[in-house]
Amino acid sequence: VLGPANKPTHPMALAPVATPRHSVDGFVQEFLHELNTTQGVTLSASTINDQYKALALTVRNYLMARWLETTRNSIKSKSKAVAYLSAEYLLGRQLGNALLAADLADIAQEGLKQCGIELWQLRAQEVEPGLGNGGLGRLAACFIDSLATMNVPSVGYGIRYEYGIFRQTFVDGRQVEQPDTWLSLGSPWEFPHPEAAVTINFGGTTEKYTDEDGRERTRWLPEWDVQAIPYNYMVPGYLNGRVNTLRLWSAEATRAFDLQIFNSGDYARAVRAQTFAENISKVLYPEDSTPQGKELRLQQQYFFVAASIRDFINQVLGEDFDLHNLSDRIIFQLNDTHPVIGVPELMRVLIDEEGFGWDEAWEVTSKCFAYTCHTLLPEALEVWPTELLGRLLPRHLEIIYAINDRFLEQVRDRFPGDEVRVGRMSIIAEYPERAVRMAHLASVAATKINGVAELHSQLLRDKVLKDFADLWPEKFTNVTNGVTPRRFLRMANYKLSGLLTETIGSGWVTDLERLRELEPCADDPEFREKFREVKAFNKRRLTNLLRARDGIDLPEGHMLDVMVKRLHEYKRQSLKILHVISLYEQVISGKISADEITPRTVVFGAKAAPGYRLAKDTIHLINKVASVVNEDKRLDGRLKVAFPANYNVTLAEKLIPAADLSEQISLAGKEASGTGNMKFALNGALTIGTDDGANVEIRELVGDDHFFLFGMTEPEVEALQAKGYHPGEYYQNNPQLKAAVDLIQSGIFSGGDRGTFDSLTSSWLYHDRFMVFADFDSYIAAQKKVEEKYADQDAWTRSAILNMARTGYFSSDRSMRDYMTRIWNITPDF
Ligand code: CBF
Repeated sequence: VLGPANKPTHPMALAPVATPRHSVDGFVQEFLHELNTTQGVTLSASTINDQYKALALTVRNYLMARWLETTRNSIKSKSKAVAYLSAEYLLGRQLGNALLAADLADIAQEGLKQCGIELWQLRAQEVEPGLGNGGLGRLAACFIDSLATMNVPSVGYGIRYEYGIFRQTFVDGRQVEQPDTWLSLGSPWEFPHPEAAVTINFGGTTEKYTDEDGRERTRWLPEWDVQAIPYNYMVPGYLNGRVNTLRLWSAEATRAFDLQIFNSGDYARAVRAQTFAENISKVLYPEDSTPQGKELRLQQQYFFVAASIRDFINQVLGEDFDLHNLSDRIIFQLNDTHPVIGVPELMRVLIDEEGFGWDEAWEVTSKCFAYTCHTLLPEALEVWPTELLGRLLPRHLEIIYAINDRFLEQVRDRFPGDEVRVGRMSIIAEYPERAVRMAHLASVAATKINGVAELHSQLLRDKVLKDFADLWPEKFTNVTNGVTPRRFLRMANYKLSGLLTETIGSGWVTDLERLRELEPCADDPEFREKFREVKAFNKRRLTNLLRARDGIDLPEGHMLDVMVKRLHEYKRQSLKILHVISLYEQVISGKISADEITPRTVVFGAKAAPGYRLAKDTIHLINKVASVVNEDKRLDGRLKVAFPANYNVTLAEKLIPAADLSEQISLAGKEASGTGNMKFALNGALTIGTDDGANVEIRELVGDDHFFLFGMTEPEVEALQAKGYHPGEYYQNNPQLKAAVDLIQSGIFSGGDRGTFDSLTSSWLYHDRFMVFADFDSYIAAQKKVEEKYADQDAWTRSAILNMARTGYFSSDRSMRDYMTRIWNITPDF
């Protein structure tokens, strides 16, 4: 039971805690203190896990005063803030980033050395919180880093999944999923606040009633509820004294709910009820870009959004705030459609709880949300059957219908007689079942709608959300994605960082466009040599890691050709493996000799959604090809395939800096943006890519001579589709492609069984939804150009340096600036 809050009277009540001394001695003292008092061990008796935790707590202590100060100021200040609502945050390890932000890396290294401990060993102890699937979740993590670094008043809201993205293992080449138990050793980075729990309701019915003023009102009579417990995480800005907050919600059973059942004497049912409630934040859904309409997923979405809205209103604004002015203080940024249920939730709060009239409530709500769309795939646009939504959130469904009625009136006014358009635009779909189209709801409510790369935003306007763009052209804008230079350059590639800082100073870490100053270095042989040494160092580092982590041996002196991203048909890992198979086939059939092949290791990293059959078959094929190709002496060791399991942020940080070639080969018009493409270019890899997503902007910036473009453009894809696409014709007419596909069907990769990969080969031959066969020739031709360029190492390095120097635009700091000016209308705090 919580008593009334104390009123602190001590003169120190508002003073921040003292920060430990920023020196090796100060650090050692703090570290030993944490080891003794929190872990309860002496240095000599401590395990690596004790040491890791004590180190994490020590670093936290250094950031603490800044965090308290930032929080205090943000409550005091009356400036407008951003609440970033995202169901996913793919954070990566926290320790390295926190050390960097607190400027402690060198001090910690030295201090630990004095204690007989290697910093890298403790860093390796950390289990990364994999609370996201891929690009969208990692983007959210980059954005909160930039918001903190740029002094923007902001808070990230999301879900503290007990199990993050599954741990991938391979059994006989097939993906097997294991639970991700990231919390099993405890997480030193989180601050639970059970006392600040928020109750979230579900189910039940609604009823009409007349209030004391004689007004007709509606109220929700929910059937069950759960507690949302906030867990706070520090989001430190880079060397700027600011630490923002990420607040993730965890579900717990409410006591009232339990008691009722306990009192009925059914203990087992009470325990089951508890588990039921706590399931809400149990596990991250492992689908990337293909959501399944699972009830638990809708529960998750409402759970975190309702808790976040309530939290912001109660905790940040306080009881006396006039909610008519809500949009002066907050903008809720909807990271895709997952948090869109927040729209009817805010309407419900304003109307049912605060007594607003409909128009007043809509006036406020329609200024408080902005929507980022992250996809072009129709199957990725979430819809919720009204039966399900109405059962779980009956009041919200009523509100959605009411929003829709008013919206469709507007459409009819503007386009009289165009009922086909009305049907297309309705928030409610009628076929194949009655369902709420969340992207439409978001588009109706949002002040601004943005895509995540120029081409993507254009395609949203021209195709996916065309009707909405016709109605409200002014709502649409673009913000091209970005990545944080702190994690993906400064931290991941510290050797290159050293070289950059030595050459142009350290300003690039927070002003990435300054990399432009390196352009002249591309023509400096000495710089090129240093750049090559860095790449060689990163390759050795990767080799050591993969040997220890996966038992994989990377050969020396190979071009490192890397394709890492979620496994999805549209991303076309199948095109990459067909290239490998084709090279192999040409050698074993004597069409070319092994020494005509550029020594190359192709590295894949990819997780498939557990229920995505074709994606899992592709993983199986890649692994089987790897085991045959890697062993075949006829290749003279010049072609290797490596597929380390469980690709995650931690592995990305080692792989990307080592890569020579970045594979960004999605079918044009399908990848919204991509962010891996940016990370590779910034780390000096050259891209082979289609005109898709942010590849388009990368190529424009780095120049055609430093990018290997191939494949159809989006209009060409459309034209081919319209004409009728017959993959079988490409197979019949292209001997190289035919030979590669036939080799798979010969059973050579499946111990003689010709049928193992039938599902894959038939899907290519008879459907090939993402036109792998149509782009095959052009891809092979582009790979020839890659080989030619790689043969001239000076030319290659020159291009690599120019890639790095010209892609500073892709800093997530720039993305945040664009959001601030184009969408949020917010200025940073100073
Ligand atoms: O915008 C961030 C990323 O989001 C996705 O990963 C997504 O989940 N929809 C897209 O597939 C990427 O293109 C995009 O970069």
